[in-house]
Amino acid sequence: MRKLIIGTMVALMAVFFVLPSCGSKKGTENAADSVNAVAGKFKYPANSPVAKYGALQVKNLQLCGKDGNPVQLAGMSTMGWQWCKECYTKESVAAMLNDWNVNILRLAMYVEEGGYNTNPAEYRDMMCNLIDICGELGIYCIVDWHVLTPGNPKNEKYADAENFFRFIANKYAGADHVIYEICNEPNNCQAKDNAEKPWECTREENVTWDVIADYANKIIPVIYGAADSVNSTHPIVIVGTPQWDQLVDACLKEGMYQGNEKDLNDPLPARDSRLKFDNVMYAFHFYAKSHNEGFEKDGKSNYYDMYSYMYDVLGKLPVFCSEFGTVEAHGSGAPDFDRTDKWLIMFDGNNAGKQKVSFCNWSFSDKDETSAALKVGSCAKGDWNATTPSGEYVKKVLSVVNGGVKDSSVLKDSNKYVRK
Ligand code: IDC
Repeated sequence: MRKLIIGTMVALMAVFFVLPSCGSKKGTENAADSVNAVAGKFKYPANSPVAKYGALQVKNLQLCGKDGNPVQLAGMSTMGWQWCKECYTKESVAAMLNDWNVNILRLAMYVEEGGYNTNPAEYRDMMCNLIDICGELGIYCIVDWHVLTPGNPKNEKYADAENFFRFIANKYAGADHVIYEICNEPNNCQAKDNAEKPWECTREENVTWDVIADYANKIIPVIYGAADSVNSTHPIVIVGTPQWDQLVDACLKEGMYQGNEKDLNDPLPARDSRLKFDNVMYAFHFYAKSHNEGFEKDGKSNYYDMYSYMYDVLGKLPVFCSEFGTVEAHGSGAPDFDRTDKWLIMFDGNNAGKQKVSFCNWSFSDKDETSAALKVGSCAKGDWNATTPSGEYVKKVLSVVNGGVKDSSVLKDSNKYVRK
């Protein structure tokens, strides 16, 4: 736990000290001022991922296509647009589809930290523009309301959430390619923004599942109401889980909260506080170098073993991994491809629910950090294939998972996790 907390602390410190910019600050085109549904305007190209799978649904634990067959989406996440705007154009998204084999792009829109709240109208335009580009190309996209610091989705700084989702959900009601992620990574304390010392939250102060559920119960009806108004099926909604999307089954356990110094695998009393909506999925995020088989503590060798924990959780809840990194939780450090393999093989059905888990990699950007898939300066040059080591690995993974390519240098059998 301490190691996790320290890792997290480093990540949070990076927020304050490491803010290299990438990309220039160009304005956005296409003002989107209409709140009318535009779903009918999307004619997904024949053979495109969206034409193939259609409106998504959750059946039992599994994400499925319109026909009810399992679907595993795999693709990239954007970086915060405030830093890397020029990485996201029609051309770059087309390259992600054609060269990188993505079938999904997560549109990570930071709300704080220089994002949405600095200019909501401009950020809504950017969001609509990117949703439109994904629709024209026929790939899925995730509308990510990127909560991070502060970590409570109910914080007053995120007060525009309901308006934002009402606007987007009305505009894209019935659009098969749009998925919603209503809050990235809930974390930390509710009242104080004590990012430096998250473990000082008391149990009452923590951003627990109950806090998140309260928020979700307010936002999801807005999104589903918009779909109902055009007689459409409900879109997929990804809901964040406590402690940076890591206490994924907190809705099934009493007393699971950040800072309780408990091993993830310690037994806790059961409960059922799942959300009462169809097509909801629970978010899980990992950074392979930080989140893995755990560490030694009190003579126990695999304390906080996240592999065994998630192996079991995948038998209980439908999960979407909307963000993962091959590196450390602060977004940099040396990549760990073996440990990433272990997660991605688990997502290919090697888990208690035999779930195929969809995933997006952090990040398609040229920011100066090792999680970035592109080399610094690539976006300005429009060089969408100038991969970093992490980008090269992820590109190969996508060619295997989505492109049907055989490449034994990634997703190695020897890295398959075996549940003890
Ligand atoms: C990081 C970016 C980094 C940026 C920072 C700002 O990689 O360039 O300075 O955000 O807060 C997450 C978050 C994601 C983080 C990423 C890496 O969802 O926003 O991005 N990370 O720290 N969760 C775990 C890791």
